[in-house]
Amino acid sequence: HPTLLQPYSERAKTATHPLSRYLFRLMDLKASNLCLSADVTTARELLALADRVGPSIVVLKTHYDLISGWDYNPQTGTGVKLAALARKHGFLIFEDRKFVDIGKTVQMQYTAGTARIIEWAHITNANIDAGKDMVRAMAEAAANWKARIHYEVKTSVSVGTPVAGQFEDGEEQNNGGGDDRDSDGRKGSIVSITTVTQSFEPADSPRLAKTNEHGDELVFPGIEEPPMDRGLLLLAQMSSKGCLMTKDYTQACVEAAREHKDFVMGYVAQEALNTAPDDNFIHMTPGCKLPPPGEEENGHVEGDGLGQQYNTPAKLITLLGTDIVIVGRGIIQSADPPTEAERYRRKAWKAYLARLS
Ligand code: S5P
Repeated sequence: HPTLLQPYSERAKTATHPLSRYLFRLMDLKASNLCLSADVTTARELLALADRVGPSIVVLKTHYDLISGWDYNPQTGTGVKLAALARKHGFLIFEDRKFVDIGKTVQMQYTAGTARIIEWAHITNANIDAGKDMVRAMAEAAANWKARIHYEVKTSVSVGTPVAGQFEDGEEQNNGGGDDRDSDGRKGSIVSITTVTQSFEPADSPRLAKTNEHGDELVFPGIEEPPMDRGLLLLAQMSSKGCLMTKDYTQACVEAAREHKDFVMGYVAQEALNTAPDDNFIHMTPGCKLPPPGEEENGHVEGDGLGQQYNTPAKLITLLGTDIVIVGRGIIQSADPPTEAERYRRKAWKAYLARLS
């Protein structure tokens, strides 16, 4: 398939999803196709690890439900702190929630509840065993969230603080008396949602802060902030021994991805699944480990005794054509995670360059 031989910088131009376009550019910029699976046990360790390994990765994968001490505060909690680190180092946050339920339930799990995943995770994933309508349900939830974020931004800027010329369409703000609630009872004098852009985000919102408490710039140099779009990966194949996902199931994922190109970025899979001429989905692949430094590579590394199976970055990226390797214990359990992350980054990037040539 053409995407196997295309540089990420080229794929950045043709991917449908705005976040995929961003991610491909980020990969090119950081020379990294590494995702850290940050499966540590406490929020404190998670944040420390993200800060130390951030320079080597383009995606940080979380399982918020295995972290103790996760702070759910939507203004100051763990999600917000992760988002600030993501901005500082230039990586996207992927909550590996593997949603699987009826559409209505996943909408609520995705956007509400304790964790409010949609607020801090650029990317999440879903198992579509329950049927592909849930992908549409999640896409709808993400679109509504984005519209609401923009609405909140607009109202918080417009209420009582008229600033000339801030709206793209040149519309004047009208804060001069009158009813300042819209028909749904929300506060704010202007109700048009679509004309707002990200530049109106109030600087004092912690989720959108551009500097940390010490005044350091948090935007990774060389690239702007990611778009406010949310993305989904379909869990099309798994790394574990005896996985029950059939070829038909994987094919259903491919079809669902094509039907929701503006929300589905790609797959969690063990091999490349782009087959139609204009497919440009991104593949992220767990079950990745390197033999210890100095030992010879033969593509395969011993599993964990609990069903996990491992391949090397070279086998996954060069041979099987996936794009991003997801590494957990291979990095976390090493004596020096930042150094080990760099070793994985170099190997995985080399495997990508080998595929191109
Ligand atoms: O097929 C899969 C899909 C996923 S998302 N196999 C996996 O192992 N994962 C996740 O990747 C798993 O939940 C874990 O968070 C990570 C692999 O961790 P490691 O320590 O084995 O590298």
